[in-house]
Amino acid sequence: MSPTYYLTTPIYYVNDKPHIGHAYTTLACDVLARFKRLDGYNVMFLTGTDEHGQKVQDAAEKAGVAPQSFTDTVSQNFRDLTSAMNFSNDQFIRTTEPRHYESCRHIWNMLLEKGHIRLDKYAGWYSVRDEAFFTETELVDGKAPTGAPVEWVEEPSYFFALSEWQQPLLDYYEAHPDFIAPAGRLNEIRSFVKGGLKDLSISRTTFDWGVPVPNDDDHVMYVWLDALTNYLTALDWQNDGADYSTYWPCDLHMVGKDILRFHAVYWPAFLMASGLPLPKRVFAHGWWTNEGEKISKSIGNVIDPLALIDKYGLDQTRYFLLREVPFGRDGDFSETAMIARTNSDLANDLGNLSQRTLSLVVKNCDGIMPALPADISGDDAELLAAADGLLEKVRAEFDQQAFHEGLRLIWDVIAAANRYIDTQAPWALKKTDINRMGEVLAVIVETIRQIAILVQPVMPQSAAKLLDQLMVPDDARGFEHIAGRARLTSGIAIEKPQGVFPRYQEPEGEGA
Ligand code: ME8
Repeated sequence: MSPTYYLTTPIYYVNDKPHIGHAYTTLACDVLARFKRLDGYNVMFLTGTDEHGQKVQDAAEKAGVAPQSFTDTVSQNFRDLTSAMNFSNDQFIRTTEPRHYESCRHIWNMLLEKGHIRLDKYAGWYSVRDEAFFTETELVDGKAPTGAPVEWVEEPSYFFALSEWQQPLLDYYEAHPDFIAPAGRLNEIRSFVKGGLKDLSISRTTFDWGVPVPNDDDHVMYVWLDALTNYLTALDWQNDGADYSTYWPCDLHMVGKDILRFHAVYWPAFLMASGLPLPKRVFAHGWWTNEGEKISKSIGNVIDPLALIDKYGLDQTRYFLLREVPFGRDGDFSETAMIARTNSDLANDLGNLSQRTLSLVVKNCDGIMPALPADISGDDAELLAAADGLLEKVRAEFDQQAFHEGLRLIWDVIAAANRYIDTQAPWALKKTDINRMGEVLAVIVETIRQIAILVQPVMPQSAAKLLDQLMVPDDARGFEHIAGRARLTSGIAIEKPQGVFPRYQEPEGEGA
């Protein structure tokens, strides 16, 4: 039986259109999901939309539409983004689905039966933008720490006994040092929990766009209890579904740093209290800014992923987002950096290497794939060993969500292949040693074959084009066909190659 891998994105609020930040989180998961599938895993990759709560209700009111039809429209925008970005999610969950209501009621009843919920009264601050409660002492200049406005709320509320989970949570972090990543974030969470946990309000009465609390229709569940439970709903946990036993506990919850606390404190506490196993890892990535500025609707500098795809290409955008910024850190989007990656890493380093090599095979070998030397030694051995060694190294980086490092390692080998072609100068060998020319070309093609297989998760369409040009059959594109476990097939005919990575040219008049 194949090993399993369950990974999730946050479910996004449907108060607004998707932007680059949402695309980024799901992209990282998509790359990992594709990587794991190619590496022989049975993957469940979940994304979706978070459709309840005051923020969404307010947005619907502002648009003058009933919440359900408002969420139908906005949720569809997120679904459209998954196809535009070529995401391979296995499910797209919406919290307004009946199965999710059932699941929320189920977790509520479990918590209630086990004595972790009591009815009381909440009096304190609430930030609608963060959908979070704050104490007086947490406020900064009368606002939430995120800068969001807060309002005073006083209402009857059910509480979850979060305070009881302080020590169990600290013990869990201690016993599972990989649970929260990157390491700096673990420290933040640990000191937050050490600072003391107060019981958490988990229901609201002043609006009604949410899952009704079982046996108390005056209350709807707090949107975060509702939202986090989606990770179980998708596995049909509420019905003891087969997917639950196959995929839970979750291997990775990928989130932005803004919502780590909900995933690394509240969620594990809810699960422990319900007697359910905890996810293996929560990774909080950094925040994108635009040309140095915070991305915000009021500044008007929101980056639309569809516009990037239009301008630079889909795979170029996917590559840039994961290569440019060390995953986990904050990153800045700039057109200059985007163009540099497109033209230098893709068009020059990988695109030209492949185009030049295959053109030589077509021109100088009558389009018949040459064979590797019978005895591989010297520079040939060095380059092939570097290519063969990549999978293990890239896997280790991707398992730590260090996508930028994995890509850097691949581009190191591309650079080595470019040096090799320049040193070996196969074009000059045509007249002096045609046999050696074939061997040199075969060594490069074999390197490109391995690289094209390895970059499939990041650039699925472009990698497929490269592999088509190399005549690699569909069933020979998994990771079991690299790392020295298989070699390129010689003697087959290839066609005149078409460039896979076009250079980005600034439109006339706009300057570079
Ligand atoms: O928080 N840079 O939904 P949300 C990087 N519904 N990532 C960004 C970003 C930026 N500038 N802006 C947004 C919610 N993101 C809840 C989640 S989960 C059970 C419920 C990404 O629509 C990042 O992943 O506000 C962040 O955590 C998420 O969008 C917040 O999405």
